[in-house]
Amino acid sequence: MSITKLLGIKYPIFQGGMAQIAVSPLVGAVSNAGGLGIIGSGGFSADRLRDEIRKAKESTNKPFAVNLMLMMDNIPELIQVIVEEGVKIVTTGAGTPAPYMKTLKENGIIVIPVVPSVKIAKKMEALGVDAIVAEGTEAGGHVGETTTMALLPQVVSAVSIPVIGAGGIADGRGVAAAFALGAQGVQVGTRFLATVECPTHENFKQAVITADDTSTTVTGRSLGGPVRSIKNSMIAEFLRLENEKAPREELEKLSLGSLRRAVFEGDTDTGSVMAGQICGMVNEITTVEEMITTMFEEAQEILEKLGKLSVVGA
Ligand code: FMN
Repeated sequence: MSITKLLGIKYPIFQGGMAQIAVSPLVGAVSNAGGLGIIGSGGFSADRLRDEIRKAKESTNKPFAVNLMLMMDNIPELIQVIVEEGVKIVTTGAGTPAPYMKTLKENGIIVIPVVPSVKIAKKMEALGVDAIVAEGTEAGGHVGETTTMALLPQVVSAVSIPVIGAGGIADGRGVAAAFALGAQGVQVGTRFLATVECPTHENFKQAVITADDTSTTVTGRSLGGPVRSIKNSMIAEFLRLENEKAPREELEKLSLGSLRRAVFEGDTDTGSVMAGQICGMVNEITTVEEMITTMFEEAQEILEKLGKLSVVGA
């Protein structure tokens, strides 16, 4: 079954479940526009998640999902809320959903983990998940080491469930490329940061819009949790400390609350402005609907043009 049929959506696009950011009104706007809105539950209490699910239900009658960051210590409580509120799609990151698969599947929930490698993709398929998001290192936020271009076709060849490509996709060309590599859909994060409905501080949006292709870097490799964000003074200091092999506590102190600072207070200098390498191509703020419809019109046109193209010399 195609991913659009499985999930009941028009356009095969997931709005990445970005912690602190992927909430109302972004989630409802994406689902109303025909994509899959995903609530980012990273850092949420069970009550906050229930509140966000109810807000999403008020803003759309289309399907939406919840993203679980599995390193959080309240996952069983969050899953209970998901079940009670009747959410039918869950994406997962930062760990294995194995301990929760029985509960999720017994409650008819579609499970879609985000994976950075073929090895993990195969493990997830064996667990009985419904589809996989293969996310390349170009992406914003927590990342693996393999690029989307290399990862996506390898994951597609390794599993027989639908694969969604993520990392570095921000226009119709990216969507068409993901389909060429065998994906059935795309997950997008960075491009959604520059939408009217994205509830981040204006400074965060401006930082994304003014960034270029070399503006991001990865921190946290020494801690075992690499994160991609736009370079600023906090990131420079973090990298300096990592180079000096500073103690973990010192690094954690520097990054504590940094995403909140950027997202809510608009502190793009000492806050963590997570964004992907494609931010250099994100140059204007549009509505979610305009973004999604333009992206897929463009993708369709490109695929039709490519259909007539001969790649072998005359
Ligand atoms: N992915 C998750 O699974 N959980 C998260 O909490 C999460 N937080 C993110 C926060 C930001 C600001 C960004 C930019 C991405 C985040 N991601 C998270 C990754 C996105 O869901 C998505 O896979 C990624 O952004 C796709 O790549 P792109 O940024 O190149 O579009």
